Amino acid sequence: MRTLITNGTIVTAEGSTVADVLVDGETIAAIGAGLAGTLGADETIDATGRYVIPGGIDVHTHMELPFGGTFAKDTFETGTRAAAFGGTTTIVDFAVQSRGRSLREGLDAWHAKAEGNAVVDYGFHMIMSDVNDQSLAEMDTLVAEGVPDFKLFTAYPGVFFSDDGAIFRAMQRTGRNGGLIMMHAENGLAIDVIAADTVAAGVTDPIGHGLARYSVLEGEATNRVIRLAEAAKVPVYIVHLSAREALNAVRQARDEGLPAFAETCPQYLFLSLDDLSNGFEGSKFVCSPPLRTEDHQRELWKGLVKDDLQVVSTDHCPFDFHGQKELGRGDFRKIPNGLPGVEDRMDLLHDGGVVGGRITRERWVEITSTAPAKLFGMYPRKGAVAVGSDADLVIYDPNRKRVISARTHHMDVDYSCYEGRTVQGASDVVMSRGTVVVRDGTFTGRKGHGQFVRRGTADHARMA
Ligand code: DUC
Ligand code: ZN
Ligand code: ZN
Repeated sequence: MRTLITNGTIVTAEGSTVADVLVDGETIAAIGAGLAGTLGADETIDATGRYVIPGGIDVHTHMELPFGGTFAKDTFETGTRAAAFGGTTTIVDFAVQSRGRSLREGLDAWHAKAEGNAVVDYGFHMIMSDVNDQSLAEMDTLVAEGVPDFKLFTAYPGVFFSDDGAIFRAMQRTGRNGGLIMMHAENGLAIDVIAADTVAAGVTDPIGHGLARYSVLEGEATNRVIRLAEAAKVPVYIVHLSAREALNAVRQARDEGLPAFAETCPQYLFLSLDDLSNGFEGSKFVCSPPLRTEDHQRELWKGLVKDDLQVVSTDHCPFDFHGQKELGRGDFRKIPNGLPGVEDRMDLLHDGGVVGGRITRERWVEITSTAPAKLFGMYPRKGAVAVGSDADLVIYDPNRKRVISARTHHMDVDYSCYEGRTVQGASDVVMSRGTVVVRDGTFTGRKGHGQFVRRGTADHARMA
């Protein structure tokens, strides 16, 4: 199958140009002006007036994550379908090592969830909940199998938490095997004390979640893990950075030339502590780190402009309001942590970032696709519009407006954090490895089309 996309504005991290793109099978075969007259194609798509961009890459999702006695609602089928509607053609999800179990067991379980179900391509990172001699040795095997990143937590004592010694040992290991440590950096031990005090003082509503998880404790943990990485002489990647104090720690490290990297998420750019304030309705906005006061948002945008933040991913982790978030009525500590977001990331950032005048369209492509591809060992197979790259392409209308709503979204969750918000910019045609999976609001792909992406290690030292 050969598809010719004509006359679109190709937008990449490097620049924009009007040209045609020929897709042959699963990859991009040619890029240039006037290809229409010279090359035969089975289908021609006229992209005049629209962008042709590399498909979005969301390197932080949690399909079916077990959390707080329940499971994140989207499966690999529903979650990747929603991703495709939103112009995201690759996700990297977090497989989970349970305490007392091996990495292998966790990874096999995630392969089983995804294989035959995902509609776009997917990779895995590994959550390590139990650092010991065996799991440290297993890290080498996973790196060789294309799962080269490991997430550890300074939060969630008793569940995912690792102490500094465990984190340091895992870091030392990646120093030898080329992997990357990703850190959820909040001081969970202190937060649990404050949360207990908050409940004891009679604050049990969702706002208590936001009040208890101090931003300074995100800053403290972020600086601590960066310094552990410095001592271990390895790069480190901070996930879902939400707070000014944490950003300052990353800035400082990068100014010193350390290979410290970080992502933020749309919820920290567009939502705030106010959203947690509306009685139990606020549970729809409970995630960790929590939403912050609005003044943090300005700093995060600055971080994106100046490249102290390199990536925007979603931390997509949806729980229904009815039946799941409700587990925490009367005690905010029991509300499952997580928000839906995989479908709306590209459009929210186009609208608030590009249309809003904060970032260029090239930077939009960089933070949503190219930088994650580079940092997570997929470039230039993914994250590029280039000859030989996978034909993961989106024909994007930068002028079309749509209203975000749970009534029309494709994520399997009964609410939207952005209900009623109008965004400018939408994906018209979404192609995954040469196959059109979404066209004009209709799903044309198939369950099982998505393949596991075996990722390489990246040269992070040279990206600092
Ligand atoms: N934060 C969330 O909000 N959900 C899942 C795990 C996490 O760290
Ligand atoms: Zn996390
Ligand atoms: Zn997460």
